[in-house]
Amino acid sequence: MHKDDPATLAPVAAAGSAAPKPKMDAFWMPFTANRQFKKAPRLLAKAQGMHFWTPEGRQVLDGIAGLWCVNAGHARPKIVQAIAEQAAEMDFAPPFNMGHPKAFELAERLVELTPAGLNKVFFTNSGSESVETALKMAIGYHRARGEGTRTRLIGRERGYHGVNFGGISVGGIVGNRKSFGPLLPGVDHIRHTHDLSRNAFSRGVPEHGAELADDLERLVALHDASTIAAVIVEPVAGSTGVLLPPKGYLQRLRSICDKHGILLIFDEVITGFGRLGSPFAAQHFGVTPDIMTVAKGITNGCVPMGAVFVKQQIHDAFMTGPEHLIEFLHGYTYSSHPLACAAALGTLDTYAEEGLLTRGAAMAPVFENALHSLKGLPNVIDVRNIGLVGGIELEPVAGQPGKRAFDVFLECWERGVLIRTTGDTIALSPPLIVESSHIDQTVSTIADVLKSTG
Ligand code: PXG
Ligand code: PLP
Repeated sequence: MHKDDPATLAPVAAAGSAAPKPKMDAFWMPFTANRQFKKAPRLLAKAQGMHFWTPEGRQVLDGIAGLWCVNAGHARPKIVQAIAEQAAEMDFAPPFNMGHPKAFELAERLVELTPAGLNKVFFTNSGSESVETALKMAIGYHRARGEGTRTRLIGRERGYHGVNFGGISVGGIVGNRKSFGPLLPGVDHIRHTHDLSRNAFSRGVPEHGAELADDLERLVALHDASTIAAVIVEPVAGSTGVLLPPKGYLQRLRSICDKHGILLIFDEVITGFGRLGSPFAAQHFGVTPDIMTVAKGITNGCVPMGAVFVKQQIHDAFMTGPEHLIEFLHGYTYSSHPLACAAALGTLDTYAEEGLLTRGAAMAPVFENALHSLKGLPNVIDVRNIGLVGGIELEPVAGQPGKRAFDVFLECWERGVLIRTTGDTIALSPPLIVESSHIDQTVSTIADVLKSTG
């Protein structure tokens, strides 16, 4: 049991007493089946360590680090204190033409953790904003160095890069794209790497599929490299169901990009900050992108923040022209917000003190063995894992995609474990402070539910 996770905690409301249900008409909830939710709400009122509590005081194990973000667990004292002190000291400082010390301190601390070469950082407020920023940097970079024809952006099928127009354009999730018109022009996609016929039940990265990186050569042949600015991929795709890169795939993508002068962007919004057992997936796989987007774990999910890391040469390409003029016409009101910077500094301290950015590597074998014990249970068609990310793919109910997994989610919630589902895949991503007992509870709950509903 983690030290900040007391076995019992005063319930939020006395057990059994009816907590008042808030009025639910006005709030249009994000990525939620609103009508279903409001008929049978699932409310959270308190969080500490590995757990949430409902307003009635029922304890729920957090199997997904909130939403892939609370990597150090909930309510960590250093982070709580840093936010409180900063709010009292200076609530806001304009980020354009002004600065505050913690933003610079945070930037220096962050680039000590990133892969060598990624030594400049631009702050945003979310993963979606990081992606938009990265795409604009890529196009702007080529233009600044006299290759203004390089405007095309390449994403990958089944990729998730947030919900803004650039992100859904390079993204590859049909449901997130189809309702919103023509999206960005000049975007194309390489194929995804998910292949159950060859790779089902792989432990760690799958053997087969490195050659799928060659799909980029097909797009180069079609469009010509001189029109392509960048390729963006998640090193491990999270949102579409935990899709791992085949052995050698990312290396091959890197070398094709190098051959053609195309920038490689890694979207590490989920994989960043220790999820795979290294600070970043780039280090785990030994492949360094030119641009790297992060969010979520940068502040342990406590205050919204994102960031984009770039290589020196990309930054420097913008640093031309008269010195009084703005070099990159981009930024958000809340870029490097003081509360976010304070939270991030408290987060980095917590990660460092507890070795959390590499703890995933030590816990990965325990997690892997537990997950793969689900093989053979009703409707389980694949189990995938890397670091502290797991995917359990279920056979869909005929004609009702997503229903089987969503029903498992609802039943696990009733039994006190919060999981996440996407399509018919269960995704697990526990806080990096997770102990074997939490893994056992999560996996045995899922197993019981699969047996009882299978
Ligand atoms: N890129 C990647 C790779 C992500 O995973 C984003 C961008 C967007 O970040 P923001 O902060 O704008 O949400 C993400 C976010 C899920 C799930 O259940 C995943 C995300 C967000 C919400 C749900 O898989 N990832
Ligand atoms: N819309 C309007 C009318 C604004 O004035 C601004 C910022 O000043 C924005 C949108 C962008 O907001 P943000 O900087 O928080 O992304």
